[in-house]
Amino acid sequence: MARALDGVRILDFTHVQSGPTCTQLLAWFGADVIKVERAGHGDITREQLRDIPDVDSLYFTMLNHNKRSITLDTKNKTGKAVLEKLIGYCDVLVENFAPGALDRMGFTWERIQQLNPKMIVASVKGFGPGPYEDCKVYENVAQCAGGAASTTGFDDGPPLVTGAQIGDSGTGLHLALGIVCALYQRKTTGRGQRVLAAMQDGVLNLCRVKLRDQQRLARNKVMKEYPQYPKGKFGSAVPRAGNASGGGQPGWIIKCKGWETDPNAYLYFITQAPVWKEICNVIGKPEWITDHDYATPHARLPRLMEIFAAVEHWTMTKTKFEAMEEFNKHDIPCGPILSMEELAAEPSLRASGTIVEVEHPTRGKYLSVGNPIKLSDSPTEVTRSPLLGEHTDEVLAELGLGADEIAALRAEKVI
Ligand code: CAO
Repeated sequence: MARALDGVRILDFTHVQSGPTCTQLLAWFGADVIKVERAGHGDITREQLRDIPDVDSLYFTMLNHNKRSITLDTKNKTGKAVLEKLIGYCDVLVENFAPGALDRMGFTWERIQQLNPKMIVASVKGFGPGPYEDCKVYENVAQCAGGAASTTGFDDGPPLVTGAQIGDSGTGLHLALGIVCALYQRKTTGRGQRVLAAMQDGVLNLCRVKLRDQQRLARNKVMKEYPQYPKGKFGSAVPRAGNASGGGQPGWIIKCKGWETDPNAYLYFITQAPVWKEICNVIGKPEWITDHDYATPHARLPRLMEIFAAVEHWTMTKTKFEAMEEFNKHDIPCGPILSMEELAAEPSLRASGTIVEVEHPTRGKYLSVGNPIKLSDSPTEVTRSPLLGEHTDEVLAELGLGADEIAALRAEKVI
């Protein structure tokens, strides 16, 4: 079956996580992604966090499915000539080098436009224009600089980073959308353009609700659904809200049966207003349905912790799945805290292709997260990541290089 991005060719100069996330998505939608790596080394993640000696790490394999890999020294004169051909051959160049690296290589935006005016040049950088634009940035730096860390954790503890890679993978997602939009606009303008996704901007975008709360706090000096209300104090900046819900329906993480020994025997529970009556009946507090202190969302705000404690008293007698089943019967929103072990074994995620088993020639079988975005007319088949330089000869031949020329490049250690 045809795929959404069939015919789009990506010159993939990405490494580590943010850029590879973006190009992997484009590959899953059908783009031909040609990953350019340094001869002999490759993407640094090939050898980071290895679990099997001399085998591409899971870090690399899980971010580079469905791509082709070529090796090329793009600082070498002959290598640069090959890169020029590649720029003419592809539609999009994606990179997440440290600021200025592409310019230092001699491939400025102006030069790339001369070589291919239709080329889209897409970049992940740590920061957009401003005081930090020249800085190198990794995931947790972005989480801290984008507002996530200052708003994550508990009031009496330090800022916390989250395991969700919102700085790297989150920014890769933003970049992928920018690229698809630029490809769409090119249909009418005939021109390429630059696409920038800064990690600080991407994280801040995902923390949009906290900037909302900053302005609510500045106006009202208090936020009644935060755990600091009514007993704690608010300062001038949005505080860390523990496990409070980010939306208008208060929620919290509560213990379930087995919590003493199982670190994930917990449930996220939401006191959604339309089902307040059902909540009271399930947890054995029918008197709260009409009691003025509990009957309305407004009346409940200063009593949220007492309410969550009562719900927890009930959930501690059930496993998280039993509790969820009972709450779901009454349309009460809640969700189990699922471990990676549980997710890996979940049959429905396997059936939907969200978790896939992939065969790799040197590693054997491994699990990966498949395409989380499902298109009905563009199915995704996840294929293994390429070995270093696996497609060098194939791609150079497509560029018109003969076997002798390829052998000469190899002898010169350019590929
Ligand atoms: N041939 C020759 N040279 C190559 C090459 C190739 N095929 N591919 C890369 N290089 C060179 C680059 O040109 C650069 O050289 P100069 O420093 O001399 O200009 C050099 O390799 C190293 O690139 P780098 O500075 O990007 O790599 P680093 O490991 O020092 O930094 C990182 C890594 C991630 C901090 C930096 O790339 C960065 O800040 N990127 C932008 C933000 C980002 O994406 N962060 C997320 C990282 S996790 O996803």
